[in-house]
Amino acid sequence: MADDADSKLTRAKMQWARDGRLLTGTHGDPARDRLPPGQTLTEGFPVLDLGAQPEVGRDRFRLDIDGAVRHPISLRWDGFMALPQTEMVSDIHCVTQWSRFDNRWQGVAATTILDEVQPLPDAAHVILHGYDGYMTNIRLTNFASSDVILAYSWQGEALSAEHGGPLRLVVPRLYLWKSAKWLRRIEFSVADLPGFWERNGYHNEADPWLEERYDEPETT
Ligand SMILES: Nc1nc2c(c(=O)[nH]1)N[C@H]1C(S)=C(S)[C@@H](COP(=O)(O)O)O[C@H]1N2
Ligand SMILES: [Mo]
Repeated sequence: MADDADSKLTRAKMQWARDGRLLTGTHGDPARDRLPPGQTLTEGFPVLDLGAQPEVGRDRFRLDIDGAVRHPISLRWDGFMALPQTEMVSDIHCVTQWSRFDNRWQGVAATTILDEVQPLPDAAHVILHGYDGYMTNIRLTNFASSDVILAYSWQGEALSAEHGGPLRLVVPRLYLWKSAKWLRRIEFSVADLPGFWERNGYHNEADPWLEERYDEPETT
């Protein structure tokens, strides 16, 4: 389970949250600053997770979309691919300070998922669950952003297993820990439900331009 994650990097990242590491104490403006404060551009695509990368073949793939919705669905790979498809290019920003511009994703827009399941009027949060037991939470308003995609392809190639293949979420405007890999379940919820990193010192909202890295940053 994700909660037992005990890799050296995972422990180091928990310590960074306690220390308020990497904070610049400045704010950026997404309209003006393509690179959020404290970030460095990279051309590579580092791999970060809790250390247990699940093997999820397209044959055993299932995606449950449920909770506070009018029409819960459970999709196999073919059913997912039968949804309207799209392509998007976006920048990604990891809390460990790297950003990568111009990532080309193919998949299904989050707005298409909303059309399918129709969240109930009081649904306000979306809880993402990975095959590895990982969990993270975002607001429904952020999930509904037109740049959010359930992606199975990156730069024209099938998304690799280490980056969350067969299917991951991509939420470009929030730090990348909100972009759940090996997507297994999308749970709509009336109440918020903090995920793994949110319970381990990381910020609940995770806006890179506001430098929302940690829960209670010690900037002074
Ligand atoms: N299922 C799952 N998704 C996950 C994680 C994880 O451990 N499990 N780690 C998160 C974190 S902390 C980061 S920074 C990004 C890293 O994505 P990448 O390995 O494709 O760079 O995935 C996020 N999504
Ligand atoms: Mo991360």
